[in-house]
Amino acid sequence: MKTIRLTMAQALLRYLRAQEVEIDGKRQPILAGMFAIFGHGNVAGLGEALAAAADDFPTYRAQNEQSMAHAAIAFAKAQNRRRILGCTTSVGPGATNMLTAAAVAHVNRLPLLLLPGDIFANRRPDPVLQQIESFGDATLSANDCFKPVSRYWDRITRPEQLLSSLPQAMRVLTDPVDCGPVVLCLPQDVQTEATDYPVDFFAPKLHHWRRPAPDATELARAVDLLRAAKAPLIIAGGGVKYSEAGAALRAFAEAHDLPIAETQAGKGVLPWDHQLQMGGIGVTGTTAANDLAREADCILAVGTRLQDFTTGSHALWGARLIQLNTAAFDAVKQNAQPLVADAKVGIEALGAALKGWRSPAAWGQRALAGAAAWNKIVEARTSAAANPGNALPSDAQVLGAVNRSADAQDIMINAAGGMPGELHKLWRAHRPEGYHLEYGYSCMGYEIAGGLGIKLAHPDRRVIVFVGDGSYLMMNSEIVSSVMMGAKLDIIVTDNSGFGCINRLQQACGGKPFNNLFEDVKRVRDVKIDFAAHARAMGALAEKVTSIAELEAALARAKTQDRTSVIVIDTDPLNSTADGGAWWDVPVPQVSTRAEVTKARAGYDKALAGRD
Ligand SMILES: Cc1ncc(C[n+]2csc(CCOP(=O)(O)OP(=O)(O)O)c2C)c(N)n1
Ligand SMILES: [Mg+2]
Repeated sequence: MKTIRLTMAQALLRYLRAQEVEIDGKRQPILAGMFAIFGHGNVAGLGEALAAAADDFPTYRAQNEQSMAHAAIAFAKAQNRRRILGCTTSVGPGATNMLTAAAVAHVNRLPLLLLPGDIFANRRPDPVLQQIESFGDATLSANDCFKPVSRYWDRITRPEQLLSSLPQAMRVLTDPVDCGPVVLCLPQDVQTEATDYPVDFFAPKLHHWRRPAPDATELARAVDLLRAAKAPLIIAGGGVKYSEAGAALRAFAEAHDLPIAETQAGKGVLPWDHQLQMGGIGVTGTTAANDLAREADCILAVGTRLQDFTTGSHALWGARLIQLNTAAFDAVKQNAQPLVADAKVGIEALGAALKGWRSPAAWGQRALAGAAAWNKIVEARTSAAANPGNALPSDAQVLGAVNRSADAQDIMINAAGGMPGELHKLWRAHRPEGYHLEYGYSCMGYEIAGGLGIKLAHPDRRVIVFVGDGSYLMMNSEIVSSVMMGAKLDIIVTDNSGFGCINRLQQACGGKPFNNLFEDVKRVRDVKIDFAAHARAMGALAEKVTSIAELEAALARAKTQDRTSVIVIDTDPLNSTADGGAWWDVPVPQVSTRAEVTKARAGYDKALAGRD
């Protein structure tokens, strides 16, 4: 057997670089590059291997391990999971900084390759700097924290272990069901140790995303349910995008006259103005979609995890549910008729079996009328002229201005705060990849970092980042990376001086405004943050605007820039879109000295009782 002598780190990189996928008929490496923040634990081992490869393999220095992993997640999502960026860190804090990002990828079923350094396998210098030292278990390191948020976790304590571990890592990164974070913990001594690896191990390997076909019995049962339906509705989730099943779903819906509602992850599967488009479903959904869900007798959910924002905490619909999902785990949720299959193959199979069948015409009319009424609400809420007399524009008005300035191929990203709800209800998406919402973990801090990842995936597209002041303060420093890398972002900071959506939720639960908006926090002096100056200090272009008209002009200027541009606008913290929506289960205290809480609890009890 022909062998080659390499360090574990060199072998790891060589193997990963040989893994390929076919996109649009073109073979491409799955690993598009590496984000790295060096420290002890990776600089001498993997750092040496990356430096040696630097001529034809990009290593990017980020500013924070969590945000670089967010960028890697967004990159993978923007590529429908087909390509990834790796993330390498030092031991200890560098590693655990990525925990939150691992959870984001785990929730969202997105491929993420984390390569944290680890403490010495030989334990000679124990305890090393940043070693946590478990008193009772000598095998534990800080990296064990990743176990609940990994789909595959390994610690490479001998160089030869790569031979069995790496194929498993690639299995998980390219498996439609298991897809999620892979964490390979790399003890810093082992990274530098050499062994003789078989040359064949590094031969280019073309991966294929499996598309399982439905089981005949499950398919027949689903077909029977749909054929009997008088009021059927489709819910499209993120799985439709990852399976690249959008065109198949659209053809299916058109052939059978089936209205489509979209989850946050599924939004954009149909263009906003398609006649079967009902818009967002659930807690942040439209009246068009939610009314149909309430009236439906059969719901075909495709590629969705059915989280509580989609189901209105299980209270939105009573319809018979068919769950078409590649994961049996999801397909059996909510007592559904499971249809375990790839979304595209499953939809095509349903279409073939239902040939000639159409949903009742009256149901289609009902759907059309609901969508038309909702579109009027969107116009009203997002218009520059909405909220006359208000000192500050609403988030919805900012959204409207940005939406009007966006071209069909632009990509919008957001994750947390009040904006996700507004976007789900009001944003007019033209294409599936144009609407990028991280609403599985809704992780503050994902927005700007994620924008960077999207821009790396689609350098020719305009990337628009919505970020609240709270999220910006939590994580903004990848602005530096975006400027340095020439990965231009258009960032819109909606500054309502605090955690606007949580302040509103607090009051909806009877609470007094407390500890969310800056005006309600314990303090000795007021701080009004100059976000534009802050962004400028990191190398971005930045300006503050004070009206929707000024915002429109600033957006037009930003569009033509070749450098990350930040536009800051103050918005009204209390103004959010009340139309649409569905119940969300947020428990209210059973006893309180505050009358408002008691009243809110009574409302909560009533909602709970009416749920079934
Ligand atoms: C990392 C993280 N911490 C806390 C939360 C809970 N949370 C959700 S939205 C929010 C406030 C967001 O404030 P901002 O970004 O200013 O948006 P706004 O609600 O004001 O629009 C908080 C604290 C979260 N989603 N993520
Ligand atoms: Mg805010």
